[in-house]
Amino acid sequence: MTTGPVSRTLAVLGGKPAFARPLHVGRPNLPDRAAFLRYVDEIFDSRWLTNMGPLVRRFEERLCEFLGVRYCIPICNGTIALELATRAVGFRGEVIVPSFTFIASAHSLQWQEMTPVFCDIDEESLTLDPALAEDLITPLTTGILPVHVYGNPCDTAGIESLAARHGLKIVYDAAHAFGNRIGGDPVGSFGSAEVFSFHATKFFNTFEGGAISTNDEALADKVRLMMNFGFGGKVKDSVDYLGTNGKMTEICAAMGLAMLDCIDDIRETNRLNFESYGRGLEGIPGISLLTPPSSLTACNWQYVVVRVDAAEFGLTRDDLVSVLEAENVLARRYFYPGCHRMYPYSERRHPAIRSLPVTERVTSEILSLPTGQSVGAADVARICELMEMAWAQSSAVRAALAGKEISGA
Ligand code: T4K
Repeated sequence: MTTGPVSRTLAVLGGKPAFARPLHVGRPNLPDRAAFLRYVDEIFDSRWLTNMGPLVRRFEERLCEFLGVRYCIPICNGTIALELATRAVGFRGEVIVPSFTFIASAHSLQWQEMTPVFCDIDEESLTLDPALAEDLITPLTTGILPVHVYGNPCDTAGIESLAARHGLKIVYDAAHAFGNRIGGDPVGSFGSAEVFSFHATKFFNTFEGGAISTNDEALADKVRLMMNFGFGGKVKDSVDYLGTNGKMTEICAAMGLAMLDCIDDIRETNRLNFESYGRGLEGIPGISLLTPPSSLTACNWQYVVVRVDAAEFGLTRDDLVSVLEAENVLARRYFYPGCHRMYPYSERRHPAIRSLPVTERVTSEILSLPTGQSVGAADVARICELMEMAWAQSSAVRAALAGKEISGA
């Protein structure tokens, strides 16, 4: 993957890029090809492609077993799963959500004409701060949608106590946290429901996909109704509810089953990459690697995220993005600039707009680095070396970048 011995000149200063081909954040992890194809053979043999087919049903059973929850309903993607879960628990009016998340968390509410009310985050965990959320509660508030961002555990105890005091429901956006455990309990078992994304770029993928996990039977029944156009199934052709189409296909379930067969290997690959980053980045002034807290008793290690202290590093986070992009390392600024600065929430008249100082600071400092199966220890070492060179040559880099803008993240 690399172009050979370390180039002593950074590409941004005129040297040759360190990597011949782009190194992405979010390159999919893949299962064993033969294992996947055996599941595909079953689809061809059964001629059953979608609508709660045998593989989706088996996938659901395996998900429940893996997570230790009563229900984990496969859905066509994480965004629709968020829409279904928040609607099924009865959210309406205003819902408190962090701005420091992927836009789908907020859009899943706004799409249903609920108002996402953005709450600032805790500086350490980068997740919704329940103490600040309390001030945002109004008579219109019906729920909280906290996000285990980068798989970091939310303050579940604080959020649950807040919700109980105000009679609010909680749905967690657990898109990043599949396979994680908080204080011994699986992510998937908190709140009224938790929502996973199984998008291609996630730790665990089904091409596109997602799931709603819950221990509440009535809620699970409601989700099943809503995800299948409202067909209840008890009386032929009768529609019992306003529904949509949230079904997962058999091919996606095939991917999910094959991925579950190798999930421990993927976790281990990520863990080793994380350790390599830890060693390689140690001691670079102004670069701190976000480390999972001790309350996370199992971790998917999918997110390698650094914070860049521009004063100490000598370059801003965006300068570092430019340095790395020139080397073919496509680091990403997830989740810049924060939902509150994106359409439609950034519109002056939008009721969600408010001051979020921690979110503002964090979104200007964070950077996600490539990991997963397609990244090896040598790649990680090279990326760390490039970051160290950027620090050591920061004045020359600043001069070279003056006036240039980054291509976007
Ligand atoms: N909640 C949270 C907290 C989320 O992070 C997400 C999704 C959701 C909810 C919604 O779940 P889904 O409805 O998506 O299931 C990506 C993903 O599309 C999105 O799923 C994810 N979060 C978000 C954080 O990242 P983009 O627009 O940044 O993706 P894109 O196309 O730039 O791809 C990222 C990188 O991955 C690229 O550099 C190339 C690489 N890649 C991507 C794909 C799809 C590949 O190498 N192969 C591929 O097949 O949103």
